Amino acid sequence: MSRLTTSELQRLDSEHYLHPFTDFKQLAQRGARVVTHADGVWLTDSDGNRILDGMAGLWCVALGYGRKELAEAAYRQMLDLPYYNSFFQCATPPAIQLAQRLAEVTPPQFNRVFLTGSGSEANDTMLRLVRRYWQLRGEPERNVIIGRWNGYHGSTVAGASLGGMQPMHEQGGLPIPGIAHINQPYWFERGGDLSPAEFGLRTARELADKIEEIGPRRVAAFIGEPVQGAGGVIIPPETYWPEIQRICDHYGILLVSDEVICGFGRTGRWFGCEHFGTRPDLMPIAKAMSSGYLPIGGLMVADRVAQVLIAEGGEFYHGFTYSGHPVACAVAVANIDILRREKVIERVREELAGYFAARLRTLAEHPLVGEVRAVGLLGALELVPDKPSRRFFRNRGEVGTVCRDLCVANGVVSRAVRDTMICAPPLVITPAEIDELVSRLGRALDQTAAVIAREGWS
Ligand code: PXG
Repeated sequence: MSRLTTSELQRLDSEHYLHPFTDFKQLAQRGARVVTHADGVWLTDSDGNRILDGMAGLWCVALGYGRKELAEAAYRQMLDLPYYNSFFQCATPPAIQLAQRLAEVTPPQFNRVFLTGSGSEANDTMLRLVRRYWQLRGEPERNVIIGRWNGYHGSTVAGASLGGMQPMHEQGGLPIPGIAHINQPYWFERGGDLSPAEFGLRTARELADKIEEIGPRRVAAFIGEPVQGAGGVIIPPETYWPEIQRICDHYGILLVSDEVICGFGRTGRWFGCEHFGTRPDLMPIAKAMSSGYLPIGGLMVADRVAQVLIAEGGEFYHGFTYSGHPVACAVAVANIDILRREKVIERVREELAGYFAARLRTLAEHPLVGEVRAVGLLGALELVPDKPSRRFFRNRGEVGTVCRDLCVANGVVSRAVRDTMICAPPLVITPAEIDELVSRLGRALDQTAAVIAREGWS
């Protein structure tokens, strides 16, 4: 395949391949960027360009590209046992070992996992397991799960329903029944004259209002990402999560911390809930669990939930052919072992997070940048026409798209969420590579400003 030219690959791609989250018509006109190789934090495309991957693939390649130990773990497991399932009282050694490793690295209340093939499947599992839990507790009317507008919990029917992406809802008659949404803690957009601390409290209290509106005996759980990723790296004010935890405790509802992006070190802690000090009952996980080398996800289930499911017995009619896939599990075990052995997460917390935030903040001086946010190795830049007013460009999304394309032209991948530029590089990035990431972003910002001036956008 690698001998095909870029234009041959693009032609075959547009004739045969429907991409996820893609305008098919536009892609056919422009042609896909084809990535052929990668090493460390660097991608190589089919024209030989080297691009710094500021998004760790899709927030997943924690250990960077080209880790031989992960490839070897997969190869060895493929020879020993490429597939067997965990249905009907079976198991495989890698699935058991992974479950044990996960119990060790997650907060103490978690000792059990339900394995899936992705983060979306983890959230589907969560929805079904939460409803079963309340049935077993004798409160079947407790079936409503509250999420947040602009949250992202996957693209399956349940995942997209739990998420609050309105364009996704509109395309598919979603959300499904029994799901409600409250506002997100996005101070830059919605904070007005409130301080971030006041705004954090006020937004969290919308959860209590929603519970009262639905009826406290009908609400099963609240789900949120510690930091909203796909929604634009929305880092909540410090007051937000403690108040959410207090409200969940007060009403006795389950707290679900969707750790698909924040899990396995992204914030500088193993899990985002540890950064914000919450005590979740359930944690969907995926992505950096295997550094994205093979697809895998899972749902961590806290003891107080698991004990009910186990003590009451009865079959949970749920599972996937690839739940606990032995090769994916072997890679996830090797990935977790490397994260621990090389102290990758400690290094993010103690060395890289501060440096990354400081370097990114240098871009706050840029005339286009209204706010810089950073936590761990998650960063965001708000591009605005008029800094003091925190007003967005009239045609939201236009400037972000231009900037994203200019980032790639300058050899760095950064994702645009509307006009918010976000980055989440591999956790193994070096300080010198952070310098490179920020200087390339800076060049793309200058060129974006020139386009805005030329087009007269405001
Ligand atoms: N929860 C969260 C918090 C996520 O970010 C999922 C669940 C679903 O995981 P799967 O493995 O089913 O995709 C996600 C996925 C983006 C982007 O461009 C984000 C995700 C996926 C694809 C693209 O920001 N997040």
